[in-house]
Amino acid sequence: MRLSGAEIVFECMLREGVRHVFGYPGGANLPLYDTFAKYPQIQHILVRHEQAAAHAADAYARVTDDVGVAFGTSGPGATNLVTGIANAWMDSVPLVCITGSVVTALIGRDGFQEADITGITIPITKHNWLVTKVDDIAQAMKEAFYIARTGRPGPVLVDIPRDTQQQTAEFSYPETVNLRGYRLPTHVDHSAVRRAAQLIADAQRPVILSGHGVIISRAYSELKQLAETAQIPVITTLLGISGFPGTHPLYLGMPGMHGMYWNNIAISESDLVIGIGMRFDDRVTGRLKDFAPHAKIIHVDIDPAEIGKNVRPTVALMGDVKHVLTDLNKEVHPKDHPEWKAWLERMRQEHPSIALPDTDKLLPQYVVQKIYEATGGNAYVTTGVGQHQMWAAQYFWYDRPNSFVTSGGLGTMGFEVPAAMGVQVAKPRDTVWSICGDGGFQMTLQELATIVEYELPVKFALLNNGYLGMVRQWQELFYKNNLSAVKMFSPDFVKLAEAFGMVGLRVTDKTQVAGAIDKAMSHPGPVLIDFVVDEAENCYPMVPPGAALQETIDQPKIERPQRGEVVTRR
Ligand SMILES: Cc1ncc(C[n+]2csc(CCOP(=O)(O)OP(=O)(O)O)c2C)c(N)n1
Ligand SMILES: [Mg+2]
Repeated sequence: MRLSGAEIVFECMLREGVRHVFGYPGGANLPLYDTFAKYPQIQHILVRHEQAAAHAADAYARVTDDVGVAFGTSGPGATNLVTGIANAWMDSVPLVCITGSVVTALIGRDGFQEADITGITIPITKHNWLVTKVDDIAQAMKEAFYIARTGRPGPVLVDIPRDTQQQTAEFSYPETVNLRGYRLPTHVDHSAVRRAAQLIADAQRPVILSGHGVIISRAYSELKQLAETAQIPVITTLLGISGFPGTHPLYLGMPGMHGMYWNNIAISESDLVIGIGMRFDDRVTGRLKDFAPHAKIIHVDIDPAEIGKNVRPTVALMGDVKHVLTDLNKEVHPKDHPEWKAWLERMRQEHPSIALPDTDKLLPQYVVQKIYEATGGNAYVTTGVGQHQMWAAQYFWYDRPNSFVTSGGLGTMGFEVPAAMGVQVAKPRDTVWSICGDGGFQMTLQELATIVEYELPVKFALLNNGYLGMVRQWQELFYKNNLSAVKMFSPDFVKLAEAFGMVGLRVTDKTQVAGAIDKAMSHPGPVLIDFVVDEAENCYPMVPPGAALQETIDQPKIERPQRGEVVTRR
């Protein structure tokens, strides 16, 4: 079969099961766009900015078993993808970005719209290719999808000059890939599994720290079996949320910088921390040298580079979480830790870290609670980055596996809108709530046009505090309340929604919250609710940056002047 380079790209995508491409055209990828009409099996979603294409494809990949695909043209199209690629890199999301490059004769000559995108993305891709021969496209595509989805997943980028997309070649899709130096774990070390099982049998105060790896490997039932068999309380990292049922009696919530006080103290008192598919990120561990001072550590991870990077494990179990836990579960015997569990329960009672004050004010956390109540947890939630992200993690109970989609590692403001778009494309019949910050929303709100055009019924809850809230919180606490560049003017969000052709609602009073949420849910199309929340609210508990988990601020008494008055929190 003799095909153009562009057609070869599409034949490869078909064979890889691609059904949606998020992208944006330009001079250097026009042959690819010229080919869409021949492949109606693949739907193109025309975003309004390439960053959104990468974020949407990233979120799409998170909630499906598919790889996300994003297209961009050369130069600015490609560089606009960079934040999205870095986001997928930090959160281990399989993403294939396909960029058009300037024609081969112009490469390296600073031709119009040339950017060395393979050079630029080396540190944030698992691998990338500049394919200058049409005969090499199929091989590169096969490898790209293989590398993106196998092992620890991640983004890759294939850059194809425009003339290479137009040349023709005989097409056959490689059956296998053979990549020197790219090795995947093939088996789990059984002696390590037995040692880990022994540590679990010996432990008096164990905790599981469950991360994104549990979700990526879809190891929900294996994790549940381990936790229930040995009665081990489960703490999930931010990205681990929804890997274990949020209302399970063994579930303790999130640890770390804005984690529950009881969790941070539990980790500090624990004698065995079982880190599963997580990487002991600084937002989880606090000051490393004081992390879990009394605990032995079992670390399960597929990426050898993670073992011992931050925390030296007593036993390392390398491999896919699902395989490792399947093997481990065979060796773990029923056990209970009634005293430990009772102690944890007492901590929870004595430090109800997320109890809301009884107030008539419209608190942002209250909005999240009400969305949880209205959906019964049966929804996907995406967020941006900041206080609203932490409240979305703290006040919503994610029973549904893999239903919380957030930017963890990179902490990318602006993720909330395109991520919701990607999830809704992947899950057209499910409810998708995008919990937004007023700052982050304004970074990618142009995608409301895409959302309306493709009739995606996303519900937006804008927690509008008039501030870059999380940064203001840091300035209040760590920069002597010197508020600098954090108060933010915003447009009339209701009018804005209407300008895009969607329903806009405004809520300024606590009593209106539930009604507005119901109205949004019963409307068949996209809705934006501008929740004008209490602008002074801060996010607690909090471990100050650089502090240890033991130093969690649980019940703050913070005073800060505002509009001439003194506001006392809690
Ligand atoms: C792209 C990007 N720029 C800057 C930051 C730093 N940052 C982290 S949280 C935050 C404030 C976010 O404000 P908003 O979206 O309104 O959320 P809020 O904290 O008020 O809920 C900022 C500026 C970031 N995370 N991402
Ligand atoms: Mg804000």
